[in-house]
Amino acid sequence: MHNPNIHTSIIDLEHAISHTSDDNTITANYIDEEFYFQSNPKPSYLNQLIDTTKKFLSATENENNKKRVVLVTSGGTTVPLENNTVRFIDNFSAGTRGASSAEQFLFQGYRVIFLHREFSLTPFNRFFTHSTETTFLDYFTQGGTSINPQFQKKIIEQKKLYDTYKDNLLMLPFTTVNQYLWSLKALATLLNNKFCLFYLAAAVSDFYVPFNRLPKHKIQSQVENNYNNSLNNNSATNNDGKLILDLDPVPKFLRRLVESWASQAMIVSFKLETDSSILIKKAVQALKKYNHQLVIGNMLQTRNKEVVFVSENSNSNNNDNDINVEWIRINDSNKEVIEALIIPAVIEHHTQWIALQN
Ligand code: PAZ
Repeated sequence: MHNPNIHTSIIDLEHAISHTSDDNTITANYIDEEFYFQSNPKPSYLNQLIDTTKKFLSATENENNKKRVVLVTSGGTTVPLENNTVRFIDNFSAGTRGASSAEQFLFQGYRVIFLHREFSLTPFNRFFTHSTETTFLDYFTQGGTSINPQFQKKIIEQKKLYDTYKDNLLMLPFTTVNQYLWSLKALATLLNNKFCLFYLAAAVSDFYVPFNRLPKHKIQSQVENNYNNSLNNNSATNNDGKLILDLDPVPKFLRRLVESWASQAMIVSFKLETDSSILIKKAVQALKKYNHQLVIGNMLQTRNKEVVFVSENSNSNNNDNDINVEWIRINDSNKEVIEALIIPAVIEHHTQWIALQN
């Protein structure tokens, strides 16, 4: 196993107490991708994450260096509302898509870097860790001396798979959107070649509170409102006791990823919508705007049953007729997870794309 002992869901003490910048005049328009990294501090463990990844890549590289690697991002990012974080904004993602996809990539011979929300679902373990019916100790018999026969078959099956593939799996955690972005940027530069695939299934927040506007301490409720104001906080309760949040848009990192950080790699992004009438339009827009290889669209309500692949025809002249739209669906009689259909199709795109690179 290559996994680093990195803990992302605790406060990073290096940054927790004080701010390094007091510039409150920055507007959303002014914030571009590079400025983001100048004004939001890098996680203290980032070098450890980079070193571990380098070791993983070199340990599993074969002689001709042609083994494929996929970076799977998975789960939701948090947006802290305070520097010493008590409250944060979160999203729904459990990490099912990412964890299940990572398994399928492993089955197909890829090395997998699994950049995931700490404590979300992970490959092979996911069947046991987040059950609503079974708690951890239920997996053992009375007295705890052996595995409960009820679960034995499934545990043995998944344990065998885990042991077979774990050396090709690197698990790297994140919790906040800032940790995610710094990690993505750092990993991208290590994975900038055509045998690398980016499979961006994480649900990344579109909004955040910039570091220089984060309240240092826990936001106080109405009673202590003067305290909030005296600290010149970005977000504070008003006289009606309402909490007013002022969030900036997260810069669009996909452009940077495609254009510079990993311009030699293949990029697959996901587009999530809740209104089916705009899903394909938005996926096509994303494909054209960021100029990458594949967008996988999915609806919140049906994401485990169907997805749509949106890609450009290789002989494209950049008009709408040159866009391929292909649905992948599982039906009720199909016992497989949808990722067992998605990943071979993604790999086919990767193979074709590699062949087109010089
Ligand atoms: O983690 P999960 O299986 O519950 O959900 C997966 C998903 C819907 C987050 C993923 O398939 C996806 O669409 N990710 C990108 C979301 C976005 O548009 O930011």
